[in-house]
Amino acid sequence: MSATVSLQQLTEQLEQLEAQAAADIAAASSASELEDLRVGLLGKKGRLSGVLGAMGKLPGDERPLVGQRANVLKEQVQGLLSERLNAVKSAAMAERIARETLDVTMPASYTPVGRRHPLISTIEEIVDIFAGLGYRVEEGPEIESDFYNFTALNIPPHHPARDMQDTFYLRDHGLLRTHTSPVQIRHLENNAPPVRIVAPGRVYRRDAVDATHSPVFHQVEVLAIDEGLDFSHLRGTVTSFLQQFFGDLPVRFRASYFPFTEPSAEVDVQWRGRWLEVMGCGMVDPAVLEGMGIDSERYSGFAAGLGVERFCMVRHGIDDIRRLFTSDLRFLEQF
Ligand code: 2NL
Repeated sequence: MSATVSLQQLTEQLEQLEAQAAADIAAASSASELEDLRVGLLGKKGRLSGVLGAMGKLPGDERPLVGQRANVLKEQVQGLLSERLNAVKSAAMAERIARETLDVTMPASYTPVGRRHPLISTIEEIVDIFAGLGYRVEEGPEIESDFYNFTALNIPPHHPARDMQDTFYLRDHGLLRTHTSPVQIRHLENNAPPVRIVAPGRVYRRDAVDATHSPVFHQVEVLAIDEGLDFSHLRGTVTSFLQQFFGDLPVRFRASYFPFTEPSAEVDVQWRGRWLEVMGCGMVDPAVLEGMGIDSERYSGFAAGLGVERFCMVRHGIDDIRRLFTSDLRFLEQF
């Protein structure tokens, strides 16, 4: 039959169990190891259950001694397990915190952000307004011939605008365009009316540099050719454009003269209480239309030219045109 057990044997087993459990728990380094130990020690088929099973073979008066001892042991082991579990968890957390530490004192990476030059954004703004009025954008070369820059625009051979003082002539032939009108002449060579275009771009004149003059500057020219266009269309278009750009300001037209328009006008806006001259315009001279093979009895047109630097300076309160060409980032970063 079954072997007999003595009180002493079971007591020794419990002592061994206690010593072994304490050592194993102290050596455990993870929650899952501790869970395995708990099951092995205190679970249904664990070592403590084994001892308690054997207890039934003791004489009745000895059983409570073992039972009490076992209960104390069980509580001790549970205490050790939960203490060790806490230690293991906080060690894991400390290790994770150390690993995931973010050094908020590290310098941020420098990612400079570029921006549009104020002249470019002014051109875009002007062009966008005309796009809204149904105009298309045309561009062309900065090196031009005498024909496209002058002759086709009804500027006769001895007109002062052709003077060496105004135009940069290139060594052999050609010149730097003095306005973007040649872009429009080129467009008329290849396109029959109706025409509605804007020509933005860089232009050149032999001017001495000062606060309001630069030998390189930018223009936007506007051209509309259709049947039945008259000065009221010019006036309405220019006024609408200026009020979209500057806000709802007073606009006035003054009679003027350009070789390529008749009649011609200069346009002023009342800006902060003062009249500022902002652009020139007029009805395209019939001689210009005829020169392009357009029947001036059937078609008429209007044109306008504006200086981008002027618009940009008025808009941003810039007092010296040279600021727009010296590429000083401390200045440019304001826009
Ligand atoms: C100004 C004046 C103007 C034009 C430009 C033009 C173009 C063609 C035909 C006729 Cl193709 N005219 N352009 C007309 C009137 C004035 O510019 O003071 N610009 C800064």
